[in-house]
Amino acid sequence: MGNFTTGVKETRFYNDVISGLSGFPKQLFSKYFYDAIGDKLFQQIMNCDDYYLTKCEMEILELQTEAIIDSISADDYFELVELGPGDGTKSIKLLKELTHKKADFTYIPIDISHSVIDNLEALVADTLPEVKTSGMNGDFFDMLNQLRNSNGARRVVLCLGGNIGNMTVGESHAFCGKLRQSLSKGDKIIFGFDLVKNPKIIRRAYDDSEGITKRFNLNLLERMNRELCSDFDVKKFEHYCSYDPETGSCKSYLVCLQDLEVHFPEAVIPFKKDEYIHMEISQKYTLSQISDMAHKTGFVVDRNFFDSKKWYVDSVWEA
Ligand code: AVI
Repeated sequence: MGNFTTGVKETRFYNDVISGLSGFPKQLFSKYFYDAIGDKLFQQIMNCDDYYLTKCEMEILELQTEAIIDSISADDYFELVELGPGDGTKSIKLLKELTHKKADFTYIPIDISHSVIDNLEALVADTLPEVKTSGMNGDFFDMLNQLRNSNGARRVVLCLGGNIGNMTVGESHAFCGKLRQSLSKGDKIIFGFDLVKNPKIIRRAYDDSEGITKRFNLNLLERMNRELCSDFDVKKFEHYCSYDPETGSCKSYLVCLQDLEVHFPEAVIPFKKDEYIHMEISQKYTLSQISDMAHKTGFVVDRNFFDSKKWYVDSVWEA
């Protein structure tokens, strides 16, 4: 084990995990869900019956593409910057319609993962060879600032999939404020927000009947075993999800079923029976909270596009 563990302790992942599990309450960053197995499980979540977010957003992008494109004023050259594009299934619909309309733009997906960008560039080159694509690897804000300094083109930013929900309300205000500083007046942003609705529907989406979300959460324990040489016994942890209609916060936890110790290279983490690890927040919003956030962070809401059930909104903001 000695050689195998060499280097693990120096990684950002190890340090985040040890500090997250040493505090109270114990917590892990949900960005670490997404290793190769987590990516596949997330694909399954998006396709499962109980998880409605992706279907709602696809419906919006399929049925209202023309109106969305009108709302971003695609007549002159612009850069279409996508933050956290995933596999591109959603944005490809917009790209197709923009190409059809002969819009002059460059598609710039930004992601921290090399493989996300490489796969997406290959997909766009294959399916829409006429689209100019220039993927960027790294931190969203570093990349946006780099773009601003390079050519001053107008930008339309896509932040789809409800990813903003994985921040607390305070964090998302800070994120939007920082985003505004990286943009220029007249730039636009399309944000996908999951809206408040019947609490049972929300809870079902994060505790699906097929147990995929449970496996998605437990995979992070297995990922730590694989990559950080820890010895979590995943059978001793149970997935639990809560939704509070008063705050709109949906939270996922892993609850420990008995007193135990988990060993890491150079750290031992004790767990008490019923102690939990906070795994993820998926914040839900009302329309007035969305426009309040836009105003407080220097944007105006141009238009909102809803799915037919009004469960989800793609909100177009102007800087
Ligand atoms: C990526 N993000 C928007 C998903 C969500 O709905 O919060 C992640 C997810 N976690 C469990 N299911 C889906």
